Amino acid sequence: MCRNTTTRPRQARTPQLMALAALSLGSLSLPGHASDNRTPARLSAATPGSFTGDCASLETTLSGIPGTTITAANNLAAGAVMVGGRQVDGRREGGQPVAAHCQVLGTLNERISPVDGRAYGIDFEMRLPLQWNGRFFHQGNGGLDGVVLPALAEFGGGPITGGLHQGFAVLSSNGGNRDRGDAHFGADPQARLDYGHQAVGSLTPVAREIIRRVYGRQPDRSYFGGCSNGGRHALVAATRYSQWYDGILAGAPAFTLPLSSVAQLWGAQRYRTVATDPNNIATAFTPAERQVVARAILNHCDALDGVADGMVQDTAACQSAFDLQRDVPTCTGARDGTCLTAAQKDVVAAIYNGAVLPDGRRVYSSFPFDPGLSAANWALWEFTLPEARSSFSVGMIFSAPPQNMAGFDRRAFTMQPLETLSSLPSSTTALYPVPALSFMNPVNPTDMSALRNRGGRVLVYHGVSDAVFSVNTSTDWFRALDAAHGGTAAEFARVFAVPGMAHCSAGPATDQFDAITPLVRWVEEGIAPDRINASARGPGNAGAVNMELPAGWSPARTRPLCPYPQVARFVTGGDVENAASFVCR
Ligand SMILES: [Ca+2]
Repeated sequence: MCRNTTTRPRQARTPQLMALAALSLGSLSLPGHASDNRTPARLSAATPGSFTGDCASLETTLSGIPGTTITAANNLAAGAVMVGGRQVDGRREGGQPVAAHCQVLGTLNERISPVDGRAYGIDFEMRLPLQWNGRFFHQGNGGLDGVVLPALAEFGGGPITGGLHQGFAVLSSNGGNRDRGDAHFGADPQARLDYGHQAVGSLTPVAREIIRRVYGRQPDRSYFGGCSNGGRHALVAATRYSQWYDGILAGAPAFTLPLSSVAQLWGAQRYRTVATDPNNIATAFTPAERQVVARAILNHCDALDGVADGMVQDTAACQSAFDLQRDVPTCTGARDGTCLTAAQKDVVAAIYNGAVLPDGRRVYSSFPFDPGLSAANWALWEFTLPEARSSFSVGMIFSAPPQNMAGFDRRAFTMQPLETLSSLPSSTTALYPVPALSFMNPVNPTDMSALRNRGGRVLVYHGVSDAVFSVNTSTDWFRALDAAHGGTAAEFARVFAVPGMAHCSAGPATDQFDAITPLVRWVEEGIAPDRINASARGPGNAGAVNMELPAGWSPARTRPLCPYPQVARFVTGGDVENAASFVCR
């Protein structure tokens, strides 16, 4: 039997983790006592294969898979799809060509909902390289799913490689709904579950069968990756479908996504109290005012990593070194973009501290101060999407029963008391018997033993200035995972924070990196990633230029991303623009 009650570190008792623990107790899984001091198994490397038939024949080759209709099979020549480069007058210039592949389109479990009478199906595409690397990549998509994004398996900002480019057979799906990012599908109980995880569970055997028929064997190795909701899909797959996946790449994963959405609504309420235009809460905290705060953070935190370079690598130390109330000028007169009012400071401080119920329980998570709050993407998640999207997703997908769609008032819904909003993701009815917190979350996030014991590996990356899914949830998760696995979690799971980066990409950051190759080497060669090289995207970048880079940075600045809790620290005397001048420790 396993004992884990005596050594849990103090940090593990954050309200966020208590919420996760409570969640796991509500599931069928035993809570995380996963200690096993054996070195995790190591899987053998994939071997390449190829496909020599013509794409058009695949409609026949792939017929008769139960529940599945293949609707098209298209030949895409080398260079028909490019990675990186720039769009110029509707054409892509520069970048690297993706090799020749077949694009197969299909639908699984097509049906008419008995609840709302609309048509549902798990629509998907697979991109199957003629020269295959022997691997399967399941691409989890973001937001509310609802659309089949191209199966390219690209990550970070301005990608210059991706899974398809590297020869994976890549799968992408709509997650079981056709709402193109809207939340109407919340009316249908099955569509909720498909969005949560069942589309992944239903589609994976289909994809494996397609690969078997096309290449003559099932994939040697299988990977699941995505960012945001796609990162959530990846960690859910790691716990629910671990028998099928060897490597998990989770970008900005959403833990307790419905509660993150609730926290966004609460944040919008707070901002509204200091907005000068009640119909535009972005006026609560203007770009100039965010720059004031970013500069104050840099003044107190930039040099903690050994070099004042416009980046705060030591996020943990910064939370002690920077004090919003003390270090940001307080307006003595009218707001003029050089200061914050006392009321603004209270609002910003509360939002970084996270939504807290009157009894002191934190609904979701805190957020760390980092200079990336200057990013436009940060503002999108703080000011625009709470009312525009999260109100509807909480009301339609994460509440049981869903709100009445006719006349749904996003503003009024957003303004409800936090006690009311935070209770919705736990609600159930006879028609909606599974609460959102269950169908949306990994079964027991701190028990990855099934994946671990068969040789699986988990690589998480997360922007430190992610305004919707806090990087603190990823680092809190890692500490709890480490405690549950007897201090050995780094043997199979690592979290790479990306300082300055907003949600999945962008911000004053080195956000261009290839996380797939290090994950494959870890899974198949046993070489754990000690650092991941990342680049800024200044003028001339081969991917896409990041317009938010500070003027003083080299366009090609590189930095190592370091496995938590390590931090990239400058080695005195080195070239400030070069990752080689930094060590992870
Ligand atoms: Ca620095």
